[in-house]
Amino acid sequence: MHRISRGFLATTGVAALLVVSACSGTTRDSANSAGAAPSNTAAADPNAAIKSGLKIAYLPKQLNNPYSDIEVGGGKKAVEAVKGEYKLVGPSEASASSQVSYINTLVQQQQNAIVIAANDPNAVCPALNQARQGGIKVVSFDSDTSPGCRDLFINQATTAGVGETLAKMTAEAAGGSGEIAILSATPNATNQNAWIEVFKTELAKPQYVGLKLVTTVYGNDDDQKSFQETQGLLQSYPNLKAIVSPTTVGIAAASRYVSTSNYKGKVAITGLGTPNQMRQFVKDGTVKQFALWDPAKLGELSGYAAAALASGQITGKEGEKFTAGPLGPYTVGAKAEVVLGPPTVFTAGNIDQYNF
Ligand code: RAM
Repeated sequence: MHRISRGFLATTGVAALLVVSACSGTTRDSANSAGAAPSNTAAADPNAAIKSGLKIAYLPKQLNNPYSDIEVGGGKKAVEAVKGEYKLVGPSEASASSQVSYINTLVQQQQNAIVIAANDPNAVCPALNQARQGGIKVVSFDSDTSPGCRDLFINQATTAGVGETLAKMTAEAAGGSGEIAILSATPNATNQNAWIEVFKTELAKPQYVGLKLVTTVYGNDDDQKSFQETQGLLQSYPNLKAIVSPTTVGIAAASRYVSTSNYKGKVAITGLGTPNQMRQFVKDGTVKQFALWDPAKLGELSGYAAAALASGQITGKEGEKFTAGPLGPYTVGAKAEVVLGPPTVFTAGNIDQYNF
């Protein structure tokens, strides 16, 4: 289930660990990577300022997605480490308004914090703001809400870094030129839409002049729909060179379709996927490279952030510091954003070092 420890950051040479451009949100503290002690947290127990018994609820985009399972696994670990009460609720599909009723129930249950990956940046806002008025801290992770309705956003990697990585991998998959298409998650997903925006900006750069984006289709993070959308793309665009899917559900479904079709070897697939779901498609040559972060660490960091907020240790102001247990110290960046770290690119050369 979990990643091989330290492999995530320790394989720079092998894994072509990407240098992510600096942007508004903060990254993990440099003191952390340099191995220095966090400045003002000299106490023996870094969770000392964290209240115990906090009720922290996770609300991912949907429950039946292996990615979400890994994420919330990390969340549970963090909540247990701070002696809190962990709860997991969520819809079975990732539609825009599917999370509202769950938020309302969490408010009634007087949770101390809600950790949410938003299916739509705005649809969840009235319910979340009601939660906040009642004293519940709101942390978005993976897919942000509108900034006005959460206290903190835990971003898996900088948005620019993910978009740039996708463009680079797609260009390589297409062999530098030709028609490409995007298979995304839901049309409203904040995270995919933000990455696609950067991706399109990247395509305007001279090095990508040979690439032509023909369309974007949506598999709604549903395996069957993603599979069918892939089939439709290949039929509608016979000259397609590559499909980029910035969703773990989409890339797995597209790879499955292509791997057993006549398109194998003609149309390349890349995007964001989990190593365990993608291993067979890397081994059979359908996929040369794809990227991701460690979803367990994203869930874990979010849990520590929620506990720090609910304990009054931080408020979401730029520059505030907190310690995320074994992940080390983090600082709140601009727009109340905290960034987990750079994504990793997986290839045949390194995929067997990862197990999540
Ligand atoms: C899917 C979800 C999730 C996204 C990953 C990459 O599992 O859409 O939000 O971060 O893909």
